[in-house]
Amino acid sequence: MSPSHAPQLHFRTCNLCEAMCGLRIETDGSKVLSIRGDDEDPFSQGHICPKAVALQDLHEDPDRLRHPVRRTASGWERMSWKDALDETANRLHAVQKAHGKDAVGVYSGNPTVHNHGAMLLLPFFLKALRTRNKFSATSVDQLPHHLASYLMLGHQLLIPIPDIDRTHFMLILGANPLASNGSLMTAPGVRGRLKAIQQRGGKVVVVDPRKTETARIADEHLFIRPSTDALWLWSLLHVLLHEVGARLGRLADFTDGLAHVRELSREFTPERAAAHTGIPADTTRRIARELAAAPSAVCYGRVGVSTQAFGGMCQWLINVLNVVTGNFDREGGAMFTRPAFDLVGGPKAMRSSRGSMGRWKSRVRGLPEFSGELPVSVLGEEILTEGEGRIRAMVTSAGNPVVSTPNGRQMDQAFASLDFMVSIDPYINETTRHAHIILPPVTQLERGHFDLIFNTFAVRDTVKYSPPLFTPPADSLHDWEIFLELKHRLDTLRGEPLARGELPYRALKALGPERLLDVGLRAGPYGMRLRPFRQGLSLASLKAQPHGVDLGPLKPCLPGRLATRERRIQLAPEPLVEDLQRLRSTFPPADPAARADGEFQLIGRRHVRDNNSWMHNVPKLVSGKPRCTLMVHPADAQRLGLREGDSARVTSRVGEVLAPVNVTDEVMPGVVSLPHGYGHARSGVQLQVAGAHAGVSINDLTDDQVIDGISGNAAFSAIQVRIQPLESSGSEVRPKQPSIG
Ligand SMILES: Nc1nc2c(c(=O)[nH]1)N[C@H]1C(S)=C(S)[C@@H](COP(=O)(O)OP(=O)(O)OC[C@H]3O[C@@H](n4cnc5c(=O)[nH]c(N)nc54)[C@H](O)[C@@H]3O)O[C@H]1N2
Ligand SMILES: Nc1nc2c(c(=O)[nH]1)N[C@H]1C(S)=C(S)[C@@H](COP(=O)(O)OP(=O)(O)OC[C@H]3O[C@@H](n4cnc5c(=O)[nH]c(N)nc54)[C@H](O)[C@@H]3O)O[C@H]1N2
Ligand code: SF4
Ligand SMILES: [Mo]
Repeated sequence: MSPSHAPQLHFRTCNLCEAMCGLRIETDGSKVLSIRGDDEDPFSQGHICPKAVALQDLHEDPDRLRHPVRRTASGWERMSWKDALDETANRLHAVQKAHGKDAVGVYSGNPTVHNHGAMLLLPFFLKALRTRNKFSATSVDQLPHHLASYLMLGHQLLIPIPDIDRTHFMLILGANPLASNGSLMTAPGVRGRLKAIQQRGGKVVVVDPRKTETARIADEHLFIRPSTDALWLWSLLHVLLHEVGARLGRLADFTDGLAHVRELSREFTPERAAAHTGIPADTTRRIARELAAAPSAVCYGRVGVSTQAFGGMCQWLINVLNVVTGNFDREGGAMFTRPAFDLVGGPKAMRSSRGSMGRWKSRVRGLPEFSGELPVSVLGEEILTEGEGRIRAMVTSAGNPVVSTPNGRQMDQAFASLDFMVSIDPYINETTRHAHIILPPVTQLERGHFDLIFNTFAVRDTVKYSPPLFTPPADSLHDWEIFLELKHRLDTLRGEPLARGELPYRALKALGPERLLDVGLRAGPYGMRLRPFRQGLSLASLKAQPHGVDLGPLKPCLPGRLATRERRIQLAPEPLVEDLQRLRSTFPPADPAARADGEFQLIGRRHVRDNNSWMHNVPKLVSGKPRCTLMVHPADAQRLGLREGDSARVTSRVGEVLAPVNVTDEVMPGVVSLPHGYGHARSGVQLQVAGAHAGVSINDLTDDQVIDGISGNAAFSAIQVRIQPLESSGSEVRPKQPSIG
């Protein structure tokens, strides 16, 4: 090492959200000097958001665990890695031996998909656990997209991505990319990309119960009553299929079910939908005609239409809409990526599973698995309900289900009742405080990065490898190493020989994620295997191009990339069609009943400086006005006697919270909004900064029993709540008489 540290320059992809922004990071020895956007990144071209600089804060955070810990009566106690791994494996094994393999449950959270090492090695650990009680953040998020892709296109990861850079009309439902930076639409600098649609004479329309940051820059914003989107989408289809006429183009040769969908849409007139959605019938007709007439158009729907009672149906219908307007697999429409590490069409060993459905059911509520996982909405009851097959031990990894899944207080209670719990996580937070042992991995800056997942969901094909900035301390493990060590111990304890074709521990350890990555890149569509020597991609060739490589805009790829049996698009898959009965009974042709006074529909929201539940410990991200407020429409506020800053009690079937009120016409009358990811004031949480900005958890109100009937995904939108004003006197808080208005 040179005695005088010359500042070093690193280029890297930010892995905090889906946008994959290129970063330019200056370091001096072990210190980060600056984090900026990398102007030479071919995809993000210098764009970053305020969270990027938090990579440094996360790395330096004094609250971050640097070694494994064990919970004892007198507090957390440091453990050696060997003891921590041995004890974890022994206790998991003991529970399974005594109560069966399903007695261990496992939950993996969102940062897993931002971590290629974890992604590549987690399956080996899951296999060693041999449990059917697998859960993840998928079922509080994008499960409906997977379901629709699986049933319509044959592969859960063959997800249509809006071709935002070439479209002339973008219809956005339930997404706020100006806050989230885009989701299932990796598009760094999304504001500029939306503006560019307008600059080329196109139009952006946002459909959302809240006039969001994205709605503000759109050409048109339509308020929609929460959780009524499926009905509205049917009414658009009604107009397109009965009044305008379908235009499938070349897709007609390999698409089944158009006549069926046309027939199904007959009953859903814009007039019938209007009574429930609040969107006037003539507006619906106009939007449908504009969609059909645009040179190219795309309908895109995200979390707001996935995490609702008709999430699966919404994602189905969005695909149908893009097909029947001739915008599927076409420039400016909904397209598919061809990533360098191809999880959909790559060689078999590198490919991800197509998906599966209903191979087993959850014990208590009987909800079906999807692709090997059960919906996390059943996790609490699977732990708390007595009987054979009960979950008695849990592994959580890179997840915070107490704050991020419905009925968080029940999850608290469930985790507190476990015989054993281990969390793989750098923090002692709302979830991991229940663990008996916490295994903290290295930080984002101490590991290499490759976007396995978000290259699959990007609006352009690009590829980049980011080497680690810092060498991790000797006594530390990567997520993937923790998985591998636990797998090895479990296999050894069980004493069964490896299954045929299964790579042994030593081989996996020697390979590590980087070598697996190299194999995947070489075997992929731009890989060395297929291209002339030295021209194709490998890990080494990527390392030589630190800003990343542009692989070009998305290209039409159907029917070749379809994974359905006959390589045909299924417009009317039976399970989705059957779900229509539920829609009909939820939204009968008659006008909806009036809402009871004081009853509201709760929706969530995101802010650009939040990242789900886990970055409120970064001072610069939580500074400024408190953000965990309850948005209430002025007319509702007046009726309830609520003023800006007052405290309100929000009550749902499962719980209640007190939150400061923000009176704003951003939300529709009858709708209130709280952000998710807050609620850090639980005993034992060791997050100093977050604790001072604790807020309340919206998921103490959301309901584990309210789900999308077809996918089992949590339905966060349109939770029924009551609002009661509070008057504070000293430290005491008591209900205030509502003023009659
Ligand atoms: N009401 C409501 N609830 C929601 C949502 C909503 O819109 N409304 N959104 C949902 C969505 S889309 C999602 S994806 C989920 C997220 O749900 P989760 O994934 O359960 O929660 P996160 O808040 O992302 O928690 C991430 C955890 O990973 C840890 N962590 C961070 N980096 C690493 C790492 O590199 N390795 C390891 N091992 N751990 C790490 C953090 O400390 C934290 O404990 O929340 C969902 N919950
Ligand atoms: N800053 C920041 N960025 C993030 C995250 C974060 O927590 N913070 N989380 C990341 C994750 S894990 C994900 S999955 C993505 C999510 O990315 P997005 O899908 O863009 O997420 P949101 O910003 O929550 O936008 C959802 C929108 O749906 C609206 N909505 C709610 N209910 C309904 C409804 O019934 N119908 C309609 N039409 N709209 C409705 C809400 O008002 C909100 O504007 O963001 C990612 N990026
Ligand atoms: S938008 Fe996402 S990827 Fe880009 S800098 Fe912000 S957090 Fe990182
Ligand atoms: Mo998410």
